[in-house]
Amino acid sequence: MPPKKNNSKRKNPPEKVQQSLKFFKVKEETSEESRLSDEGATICLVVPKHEGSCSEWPAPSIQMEEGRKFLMETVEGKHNVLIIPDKDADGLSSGAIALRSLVILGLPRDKIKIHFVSKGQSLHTKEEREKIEQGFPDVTRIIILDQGSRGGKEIVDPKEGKVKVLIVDHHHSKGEHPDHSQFVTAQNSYPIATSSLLTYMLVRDLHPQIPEKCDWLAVIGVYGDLSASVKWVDPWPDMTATIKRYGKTKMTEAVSLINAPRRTSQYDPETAWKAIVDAESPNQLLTSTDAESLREARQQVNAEIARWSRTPPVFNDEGTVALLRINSPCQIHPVIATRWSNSIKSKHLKMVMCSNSGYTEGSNGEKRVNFSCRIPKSIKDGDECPNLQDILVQYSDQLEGALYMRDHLMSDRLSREESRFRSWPQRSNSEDDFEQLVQVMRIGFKVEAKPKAPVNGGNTLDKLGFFKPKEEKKEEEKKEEENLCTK
Ligand SMILES: [Mn+2]
Repeated sequence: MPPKKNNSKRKNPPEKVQQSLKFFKVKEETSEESRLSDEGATICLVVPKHEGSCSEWPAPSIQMEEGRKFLMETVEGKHNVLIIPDKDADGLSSGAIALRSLVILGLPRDKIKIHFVSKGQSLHTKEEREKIEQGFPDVTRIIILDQGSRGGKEIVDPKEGKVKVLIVDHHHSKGEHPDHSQFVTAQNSYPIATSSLLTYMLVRDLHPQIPEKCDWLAVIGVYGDLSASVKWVDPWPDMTATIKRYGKTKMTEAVSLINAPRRTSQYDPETAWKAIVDAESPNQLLTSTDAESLREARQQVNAEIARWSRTPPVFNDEGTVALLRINSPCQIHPVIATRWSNSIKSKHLKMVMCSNSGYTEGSNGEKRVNFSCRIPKSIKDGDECPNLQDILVQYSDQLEGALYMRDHLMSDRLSREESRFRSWPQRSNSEDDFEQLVQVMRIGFKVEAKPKAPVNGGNTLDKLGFFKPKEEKKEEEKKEEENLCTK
C-alpha cells in the first residue's frame, strides 16, 4: 500500500464504506467532471448496521409518504412526466413500475416520456442536463430511479418550483441529494431493498391493480441486482406466489436479456426498456419481437467477453493489485474484472482492476479509459476487507495534484447477500491520466524473482505464484469455455 500523503485539496476524507469515486483533474474540475461516468455498479455485501441506520423499511416513512404524495399530485395535476431510470434490470424494472402505476392511477400514457443517460455518461453532468432541458421542455415532473444520488446542483432548472424532481434510489449517497429534489432512499434501511422493490413498495397500495401488474417487475430488479438466490426474508415482502406464477427460470432469463443491450457497442437500453414495458409477464417478454434483438445483443456481449476473458493480469510490485487491460467497445470491463476476481488466488491481492480503452471517447474525441474494480474472492471472511476507495485515493494522492479522487458519488451498499463480492463502478478518465495512475500503482514493475523460481517468459504471475499447476489450470479453462458457450 502506498503511503498516504497529505493532500490539502481533498477536503472530505473517505469514510470506511464502499463508495464510488470520480476522477478529475484539479485544474479543470468542472469540465472533467462532466465527462465522467458511473455505471454497472452492484455491490452485494454485508455492511454492519451503522450510525445512520434506519429502523423503518424500505425507507424512512416520511420519505415514503412524501413520495406517494408526489406521485398522486403528479396524476391529479396531469403533469408531463419524465422517467429517468438506470439501464440495468433493476433500473428498468423500477422505471416500468413507475410508468405502469402512473397509468393505472389515471395519468394518460402519452404524458409520460423516458430518458436514458448517454453511453458512459453520468446524470449529473452539464451535457445531460442540457439534453433533458432541451429534449423535454414541457416536462414538469421528473422521476429518477436507481441512478445514485449526490449533493450539489439541481438536475434541471426548477423553473421557480414548476419543475419537481423525485429521486428513488438505494445507493449510498452520504445523505446528499441534488438541490430542489425530493428523495426516497433505501440506503439506510437494512436489508437494503433494490430500487425495483423500493419503487414497488412505494406504489403497491395506491391502487388494487398495481400489485397485480407490477409484482413481477419488482422481482426482476431484485434478481438483477442480487441474483435469483436471494432470500425473501422479513421485512421483505413474501413474493413466493409471484415467483411461482411467473417461473423463476423465465424471470432469470428475462433479467439476462434485459441486461444485455446496455453493454453492447451500440448501447441500446431503449430496446430493453421497450421489451420490459410492453410485456405483461416475463414469458411475454421472452416471446416478444424485441426478444430477438435482446438475444443478439447478449450474443455480441458474450462474444466480446470470450474474446477478452483470457487477458492476462499484470500485477503491481507488491502483488496487491492486478490489472487487466482490454480494448472493447462493449461495457464488459466490469464482467472481466469480476471473472478474474473470482479466479486469481493470492494472499496478497486486494484489488482486481479491468481497464477498457475502447469503450468511450471524450467529447473532443480524446481517448478515455473506463475501469472497474473488484475485491478478489480470495479474501476470506474474517480477513480485513480492503476498501477499494481508500486504495485508489491513496494512489491518486501520490500524483501531486495531477489527479484527484472524489468520494461523494454513489455506490451500492446492499446488505442483502452474505457475500464478500463487491464491485466498483466504472470510471472513465483520460488515457494519460490513467497511465499516470498505473505508474504510481507500480503496475508492471519487474518483480525480483528468487534464484530458483521458474522463469516463464518473465511473467509476473508465475513469480508471484498465481498460476495453478498446469493440469488444474486446463480443467478450469475447459469449464470456463463451457460456461461461455452456455451463457
Ligand atoms: Mn440497483
